[in-house]
Amino acid sequence: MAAINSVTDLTLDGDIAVITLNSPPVNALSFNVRDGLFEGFKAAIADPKAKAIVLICEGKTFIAGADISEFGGAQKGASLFEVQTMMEDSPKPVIAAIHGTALGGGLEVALVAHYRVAVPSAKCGLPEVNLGLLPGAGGTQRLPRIVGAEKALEMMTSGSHVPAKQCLAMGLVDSLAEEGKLLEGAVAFARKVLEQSMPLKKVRDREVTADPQVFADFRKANARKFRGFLAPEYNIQCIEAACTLPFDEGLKVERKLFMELVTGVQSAAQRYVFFAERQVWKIPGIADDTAIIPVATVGIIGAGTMGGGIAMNFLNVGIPVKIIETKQEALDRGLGVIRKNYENTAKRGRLTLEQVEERMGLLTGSLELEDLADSDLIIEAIFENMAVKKEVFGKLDKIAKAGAILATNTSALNIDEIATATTRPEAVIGLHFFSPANVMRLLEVVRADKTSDSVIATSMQLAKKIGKIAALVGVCPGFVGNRMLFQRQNQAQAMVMEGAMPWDIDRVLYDFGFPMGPFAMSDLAGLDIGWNKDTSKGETIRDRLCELDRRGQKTGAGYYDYDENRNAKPSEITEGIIKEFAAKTGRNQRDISDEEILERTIFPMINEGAKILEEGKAIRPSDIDIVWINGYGWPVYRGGPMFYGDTVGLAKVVERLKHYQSQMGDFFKPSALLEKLAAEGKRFQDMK
Ligand code: T1G
Repeated sequence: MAAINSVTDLTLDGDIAVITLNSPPVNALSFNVRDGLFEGFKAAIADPKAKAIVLICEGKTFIAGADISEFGGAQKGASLFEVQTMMEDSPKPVIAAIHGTALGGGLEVALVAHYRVAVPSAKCGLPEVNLGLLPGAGGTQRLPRIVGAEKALEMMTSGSHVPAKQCLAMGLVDSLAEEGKLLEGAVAFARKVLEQSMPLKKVRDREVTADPQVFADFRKANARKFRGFLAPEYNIQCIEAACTLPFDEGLKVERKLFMELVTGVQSAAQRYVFFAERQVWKIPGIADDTAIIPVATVGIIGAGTMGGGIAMNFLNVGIPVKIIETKQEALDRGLGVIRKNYENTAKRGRLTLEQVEERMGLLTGSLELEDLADSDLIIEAIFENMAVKKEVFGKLDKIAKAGAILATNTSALNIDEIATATTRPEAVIGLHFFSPANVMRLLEVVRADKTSDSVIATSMQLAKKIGKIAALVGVCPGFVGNRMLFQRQNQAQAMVMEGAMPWDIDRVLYDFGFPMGPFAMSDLAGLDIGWNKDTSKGETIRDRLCELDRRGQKTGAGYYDYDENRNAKPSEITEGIIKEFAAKTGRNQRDISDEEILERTIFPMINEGAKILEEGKAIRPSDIDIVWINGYGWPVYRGGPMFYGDTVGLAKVVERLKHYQSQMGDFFKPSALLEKLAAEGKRFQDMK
C-alpha cells in the first residue's frame, strides 16, 4: 500500500493497480485530490508489475465534481486537464469504478478512462448547468460522442443524475458490478480487458453528428424553461460544436464558453445558492443532539386548499394523516380533492394507481377534534383569524397528548399570541406552507418566543423528510417572505397611482426573471380573495374590478383582459378605473422608467431583509434568499434579493433609497444595518 498523498492510496491487487481516493464528503476534485490522481496514475503507469489500473473511491460516492468551494480562488496543484491527459494516454487499461454519484468533473474523469464499471445503485450526470456552468473538462465533447446529441442535450441542460442501468444501455457505463462488490467487479473487468486484449478506446476518437433541426427544436421546446439563463444555451452550443468540429476545436469552444460562465454573475449566484441551500439547515444555538420528537401520525385541522395540500406532503412519505373538518360536506370535498390530485398525477405517469390507493389508505377524515388526541403533530390550517385560531388551540391544549407538536399554518399572524391560548407554549410552532402546499418547496418554520429547541429541531428534520427546503424564521408580521412581499406590493400599487400601468410593472419584473408580475399573479390567484360584495365600498381599484365581476383569470378579466386561452392583454377598462382613482389623489401622472419601477419594487425588499436580520427574524442573509427563490420565484441566476443587493452594490442601494426617501418619504429610509454595510464597503455575504 503506497500512500500517494493524504487522500490517495495506490495498491496492487495482483497485476492490477488500484488507485483509491478518500476525500470526504464527496471526493470533490480539490487540488490535493487532483495531485493525488496525477501522482497515482504516474506511479501506476511506471510500475511494471501493474498491467491495468482501477480508479475507485471510498465514502459515499465516486468523485462528485470539481470542488465548488475552490472556484474563484487561485488554481493550485495539478490541473484536471493534466490528470485527464495522463489517464487518457495511459498505455495500460484504465477502469473507473463508480458508486454513488459520478457528477460533473467526476464523470468527466470517468470519461477519460478506457472503461467504466458501476454498481446498479450508482448514477452519472453533468449537473454543471445547475451551477450556471457547463462541463469544463471535456464533458461537452465526450458525452455526445457516447450517448448522442439528443440524450446529451437532455442530460446537460437538466443536470439529471442517470441511473447506472440506463447508463449501461446508453454505453456511458460498460459493465455493472454486483452491489457492494464494486472493487471485485472492477478488478475482474480489468483482468478481462487484459485477457481479451480489449482495445484501449478513447472517447475523443469517436464521431458524433446531428441534424441541426435537433438543436432548433430543442431550443424552441425549452425556451420558456431556459428564459433568462445563460448556461443552458451555452451547453447547447458546446454540443453543437461536438457535432460539427474536430474534438480539439470543440474543446476550445467549451473552454471559451466555460470561462465566460464561471467568471459571470449568474454562476456566482447559482453557486452561492448551492451552498445557501445547505446552510439553511444549520441552526446556531440548537445542539446537533437535540431530542427529536418521533412523528408517526399527523393531524390536520381544515380540509381546504391548504389543509389538503399539507396532508399530501405527509401521505407522500408514508405518514398517516387524520383531517378534521366541521361539516361532512367540506370534509368529503377536501378528501375528494386529495384523491383527484393523486389521480391526476397518476394520469401523468408519475404515480401508479396502487400508490394512489396506498396514499389514500393512510388518510382518514373526521368531524371530531378529539380524534386528534393521539397525533404526534397537529397542524391547524383554518381561517386566518386570530380569535378562531386561539379558540382551536385552546381546545387542542385539552385534547392533544403530552409531547404533541401544535403547529399553525398561519401566513402572518402572531404565533406568540396563539401560543398564549395553551398551557404548553413550548409545543407551539409555525409551519408556513406555500400554496399549493403539495407543490411549493418552501416551508417557513416560525419559532415563537417559547418554542422548544426539540420542537424546532423536529420541525426542521420533518421538513427535510417531506422534501421541503425550510428556513427557520421569527415571529413578525408576514414573517420573512410576505413581509418583504408587502414592500414590493406597496410600491407596485403606489406607482399605479403615479402613472405606471399594471402591465408596465409586470413587464419589468417578468423581464427581471420572475415567472410573472404582481398584477398577473393577483389575476391568477383571484382578486376576490378576502373581498365581499356585500361590504365592498368600491374604495380601491381591486374593489371596483371585483364589483365589475373582473375577479381575475377565472372570470376572464381582472387587471387584464383574457382571451379563451387565458392570454392576457392590457385592459382599457382597468386603465380607465386607474386614471379615475389617480385623478382623485391630485398627483401629477408621469411616465415612470423601467429602472425606477425595478428600484422601487426591489430595493425596499432588500431594505426590509436587512431589518429582518437586524431584528433577528432570520438567521442569515442567504436564508432570506432561499425563501424568495423557493417561495416566490425569484430567479435563481440572480441569487435572491440579498445576493442581488450585493451584486448591485449596497452603497448604490442606499443612495437610491435615500433619493426616493427625499422625494417620497420615510418608507424608503435605509435600515441601520444596510447603511453600516454600505459605509464599510461590505456585502450581505460578508456577514457571518
Ligand atoms: N464541491 C464542494 N463541496 C461539495 C460538492 C462539490 N462539488 N458537492 C457537495 N459538496 C458538499 C456540500 O456542500 C455539503 O457540505 C456536503 O458536500 C454534502 O453535500 C469541471 C466545473 C453529490 C449529490 O454539481 O449534487 O464539476 O454542508 O449535503 O445530499 O466540469 O452534494 O456538509 O458542509 O449535498 O448526499 C459539479 C454537487 C461541480 C455536484 C450529494 N458537481 N453536489 O448530495 O450531500 S462543477 C455538482 C451534489 C464541475 C467540471 C465542473 C450533492 C451530491 P456540508 P450534500 P447529498
